[in-house]
Amino acid sequence: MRKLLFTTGSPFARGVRIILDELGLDYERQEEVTTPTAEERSRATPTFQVPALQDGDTTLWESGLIAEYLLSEYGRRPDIGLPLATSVAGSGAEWSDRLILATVQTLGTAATTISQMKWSGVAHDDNDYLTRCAERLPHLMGWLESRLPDETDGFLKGVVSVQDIFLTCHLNFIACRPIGLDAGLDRHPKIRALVARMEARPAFLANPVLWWEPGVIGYAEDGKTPLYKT
Ligand SMILES: N[C@@H](CCC(=O)N[C@@H](CS)C(=O)NCC(=O)O)C(=O)O
Repeated sequence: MRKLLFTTGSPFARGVRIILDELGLDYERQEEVTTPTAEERSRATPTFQVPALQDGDTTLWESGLIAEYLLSEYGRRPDIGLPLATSVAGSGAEWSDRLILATVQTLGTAATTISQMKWSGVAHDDNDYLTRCAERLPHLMGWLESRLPDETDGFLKGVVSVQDIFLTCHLNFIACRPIGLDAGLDRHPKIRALVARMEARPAFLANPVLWWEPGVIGYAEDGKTPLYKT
């Protein structure tokens, strides 16, 4: 059986969960709602990071690599409107498509670094490196906006791309976390339209953005309200 190790709040892991759903693949959810020790996490991956996927004899970490594996390994696309891409580079411009994915993931890394540092007690405007991470955001957004053809297409024509999915997950994360970041969606109409289209897909609705911060040990029956350790 396939198994995914993930934390509730990770936008990288949410992207992989959405891809698994888009492909109609079942998997065992190994969900962590508390922070494991380094030793515990190292049993799953030497990076200590999630998501990590186990599929038969294959164990992978790094969300972009997991996405690429799933797209190439599983060919069936359930009939749910615009289909999921069959590859991360599908437009005939391989390096340009891959550059978009790498840049989307850098945006996610900037946001999650700021978030994780905040929970370790360092706000981004109190730290030079984190300020630099925050300053990246408008530049990344402007560049990504310029890579979208119009307000109706995603990064790869005629399909839902891994790039579309991860960018939406990272921007949802920024919007839902009180980390003092604003991605400026109003100034980026093509990205805003992309995010709205992605959010309406069943796989996104089935994997909502959940709140997490240290001390959260689970969620109320509504599936959204965090429960804190007392
Ligand atoms: N490049 C990694 C980034 C994943 C990542 O940053 N995961 C975070 C959660 S959002 C994590 O596991 N952080 C724990 C740590 O860095 O120790 C990927 O794409 O999978």
